[in-house]
Amino acid sequence: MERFLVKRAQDHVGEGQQQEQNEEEPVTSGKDPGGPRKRPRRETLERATHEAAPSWRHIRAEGLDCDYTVLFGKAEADGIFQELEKEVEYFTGALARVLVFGKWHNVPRKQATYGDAGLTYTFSGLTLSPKPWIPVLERVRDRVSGVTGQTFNFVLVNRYKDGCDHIGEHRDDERELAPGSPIASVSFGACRDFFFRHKESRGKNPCRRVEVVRVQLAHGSLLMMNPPTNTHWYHSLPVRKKVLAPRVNLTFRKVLPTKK
Ligand SMILES: O=C(O)CCC(=O)C(=O)O
Repeated sequence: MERFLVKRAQDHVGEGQQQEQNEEEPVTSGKDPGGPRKRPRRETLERATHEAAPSWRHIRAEGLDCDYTVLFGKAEADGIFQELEKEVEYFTGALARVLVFGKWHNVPRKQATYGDAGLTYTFSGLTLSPKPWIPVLERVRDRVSGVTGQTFNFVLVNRYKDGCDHIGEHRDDERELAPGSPIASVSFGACRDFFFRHKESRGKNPCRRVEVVRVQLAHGSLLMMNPPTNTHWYHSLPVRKKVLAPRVNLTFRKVLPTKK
């Protein structure tokens, strides 16, 4: 878990000091129609009598496999956002700082972790336990599980107070993640741009030019990042100075049980 919470400098360009990224970069995003790859679980099918099945946008590129949908309607998403704002307890002090090139910076967003009892993860060289699940996070987690058939035991919460808060390029490829498991990213609040950049297309002199994939993450949306996306692609939420409203993002993950 260490690398998504305490980013290595080369994996997390400009954390604490990122400039606004050029919006004119080429973007690719597949739009082939169809449903989610996982067969819905029984309770999903039962719920389907009350709720319309989400319509998925499949986003594909070389080694990138994502599915996007708006999972929560506006009224429900508004309620969840308000509850997250009231209930989530974010890191403070040393846990809200990051070491980049030997210098400490405030993390340019707020973070918190919640999850199953008994799990541990590494953060700032410390072994920590996530906070126990709270009802609003369980509700979102269970909805995601219902439509994807995937289960999750951990969530990282990132809160961006406005468009100046951001997250630099990184991959969610921590050793603690269960191999082959997807990451489910659910967003509430301000709509933000989200970029994927191929690992061979990074930096000033990339060895290849692969088009950036850009997605807009809307209020109430779910982005499924399926394997092998995080092996080949870095992702980021760039600075957007015109965005004045806050946003809360939840990335649900499946973490391996702690070795005893
Ligand atoms: O806020 C977001 O959409 C991105 C969060 C993220 O990149 C992460 O949790 O690894």
